Amino acid sequence: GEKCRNIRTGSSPDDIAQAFLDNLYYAQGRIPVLATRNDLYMALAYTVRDRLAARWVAQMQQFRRAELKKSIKVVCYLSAEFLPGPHLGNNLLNLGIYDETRQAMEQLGYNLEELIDQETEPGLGNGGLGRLASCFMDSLSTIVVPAFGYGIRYEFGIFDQEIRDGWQVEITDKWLKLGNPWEMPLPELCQEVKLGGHTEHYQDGQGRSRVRWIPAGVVEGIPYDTPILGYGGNICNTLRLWKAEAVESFDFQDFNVGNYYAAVEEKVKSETITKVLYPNDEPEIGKMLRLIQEYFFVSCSLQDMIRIGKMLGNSPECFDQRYVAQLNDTHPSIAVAELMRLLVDEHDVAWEKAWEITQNTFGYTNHTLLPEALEKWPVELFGQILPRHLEIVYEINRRFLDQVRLAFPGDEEQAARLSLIDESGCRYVRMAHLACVGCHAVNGVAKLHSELLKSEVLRDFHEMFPEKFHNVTNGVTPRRWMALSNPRLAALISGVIGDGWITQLDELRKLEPFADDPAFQEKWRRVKRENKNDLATLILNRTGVAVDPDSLFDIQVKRLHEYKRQHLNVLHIITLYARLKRYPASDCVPRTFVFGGKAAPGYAMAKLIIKLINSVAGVVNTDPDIRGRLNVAFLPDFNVKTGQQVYPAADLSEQISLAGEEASGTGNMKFSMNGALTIGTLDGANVEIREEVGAENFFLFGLKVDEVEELKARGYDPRKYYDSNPALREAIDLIRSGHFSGGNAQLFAPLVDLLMQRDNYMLFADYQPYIDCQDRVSAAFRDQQNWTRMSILNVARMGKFSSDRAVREYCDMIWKVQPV
Ligand code: 26M
Repeated sequence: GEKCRNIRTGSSPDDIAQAFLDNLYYAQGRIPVLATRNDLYMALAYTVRDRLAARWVAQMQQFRRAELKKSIKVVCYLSAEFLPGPHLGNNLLNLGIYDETRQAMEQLGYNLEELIDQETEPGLGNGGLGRLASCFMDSLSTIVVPAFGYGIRYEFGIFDQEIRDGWQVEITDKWLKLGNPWEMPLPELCQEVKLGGHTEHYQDGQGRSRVRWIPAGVVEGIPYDTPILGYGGNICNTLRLWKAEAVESFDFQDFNVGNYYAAVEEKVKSETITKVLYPNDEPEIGKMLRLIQEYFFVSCSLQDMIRIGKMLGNSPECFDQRYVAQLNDTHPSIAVAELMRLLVDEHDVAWEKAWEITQNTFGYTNHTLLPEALEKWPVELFGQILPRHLEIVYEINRRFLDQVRLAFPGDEEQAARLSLIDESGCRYVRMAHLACVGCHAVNGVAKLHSELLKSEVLRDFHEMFPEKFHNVTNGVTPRRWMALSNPRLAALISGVIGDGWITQLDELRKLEPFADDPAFQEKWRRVKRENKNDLATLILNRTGVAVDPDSLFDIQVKRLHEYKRQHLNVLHIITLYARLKRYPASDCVPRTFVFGGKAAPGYAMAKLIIKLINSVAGVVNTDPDIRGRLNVAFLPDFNVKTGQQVYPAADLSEQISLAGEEASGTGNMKFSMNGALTIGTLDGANVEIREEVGAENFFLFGLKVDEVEELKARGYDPRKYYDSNPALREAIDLIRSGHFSGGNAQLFAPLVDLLMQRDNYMLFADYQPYIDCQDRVSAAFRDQQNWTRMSILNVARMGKFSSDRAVREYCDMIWKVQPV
């Protein structure tokens, strides 16, 4: 009775210790003396999972009751990527049993942090977009909005990065190898997904014309559920990821019944669909498997939503009253055509009604302005895999273009620009256009980005449907990115203003009066110093580079991309190096430069930039003239877990993309809410961060968006800057001469040539303003009191950038749902 219940749900250290030993014995088949570190981790994970179960089940019950009363709308977040990060620590935090669990482990002679560190994170995303999806899931649960996250259970997530001889090497990510205690397979809830083949048009019994899709094959989707508990345990939502498997009884004509080997081959082919995450943060046109992945998870998810509705007695006609679905970029945008197909072909709903339901259901979030990153599929390939959807896209387009021609009579160019089909050369289906037409709302992810969407990338759609356009500036969850990852700072803050900030981040404002308090400043500095100490240890262990925790920690961690300009940061390092070589006795502020980030495996220039960083590190770190005053480290395999160790230790956050390129950025927020000051351009959410923290607490430099456009129009000539700026020339010449590559003058030639000739990201134009701004940073760092004051004010004013605020805005403006 009582004892039994405590084993599964009790939260005292004794209950937890007992439950842990039970799970070690019954789930892992081990006793302490025989247990590996992973056995111990698994036993603890099961212990925590048990404590989630009650809340998870209660959640489903509550859904059912509310659904039956037709009193709620459920949010479905459709995303090809989720990056949840390690679950154990976060669940302990959200359950409120972190300290009790630490004590329980101590009683048994184990170290909780070591067990938490044992977890391999699910790397089911590339970067910002996937991580945003997971921050939103955390916030949805915390602010009590019933929601599903729908996505793909990739068997191999984003590759693990190793650095060999300064180059990136990709290793397959076997994240499931040691088991995943957080997921629950639900094979009974499988869905069938059709692929390929052709369509047949026929008349039904009532003489209505109907369409039947005769696929070439069918695969099955099996859902794997992971609980997502809100902070304080309010509610527990579900992350439902689909794995592809072969259909058990497969009896299509072209299937060779009884041929065992063919059946096995079919199984292998089916499972390929969810085998691996595409490691690019830009689409490649024409990758058939990618289109199949997108369609696969969308079809499974929409069918699942209809199934749940049906189970609760809802007809497909009230789909839009029960659900709202957000498309995380265009990756799931085939959902517009798929919902139409399900309603019209499979549930006999009239086209007009189905279209109304579809538009009401979907919202579309755009995450990029880079025109080359807008997804489009060759019409032929699209039709091969999704013959019925191509017909539906054509029909949507026909009706839409009629509307366009009414609005802009005689303007055929406008019609061609808006068309869902790009006919300017090879024919393509434009997925962003499908999303804009099929959704009731379109939004960008920061104010500047949303403005640029309206005036540039989606200008014609904005002209046509101005009321559809919104901005929802991104945010990040303060649970993972402050409370969990920076416990020292969290304790210091809660000690003076209480812990309400964890769910009401605006309360951080209460720190402002302490910004000038010398005693508080001293504690603030001590926290930062200890965090830097921890990171210094990590850097030493991972890279062998010994760094000085008293130096200024200047950090840039994010995917490698030319537009993010990691190489501009490198030019600054080389400039400081050259100064110290010329005047070895000069008095400089010692700095530690930390980089981290993965390059897409096929992106040669990004990989060369990694090599450059490591080459510069090799020279600078060992030069006796530098005497440790400059240190450079490239932390391999940057991911959520590493991020949690990096952001708390930063003094300076590098957000130096060319203005107009970074949609929002979210790392910028994580740094700032952990007390780093930002050096940045007026790009993405930097604009709003600066607005919030105050211009005097932000190091701004560089061209503005309009200046970039003007300079492009005038003709950007890198040579002019090179010829007239001796410091820039010296930095470039050092690279070109082979100074950092053992005399090999060829190694970095492609990079130098690019910068000198046709650099789209205008490094040289921003070089001197960046160097000058960095000199202001160093000067400011010498005044530790004022630096600390600025750091405190940064944290105090970051309330806006909680993902709770972002999700509330989606609820009000786009989803029209109210937190329960
Ligand atoms: C698409 C098709 C095929 C293969 C891959 C893709 C693809 C995958 C991820 C394309 C883009 C992807 O991600 C883009 C991304 O992460 N964008 C970032 O989104 C963040 C959250 O809104 C923003 O903060 C960043 O500024 C933005 O770059």
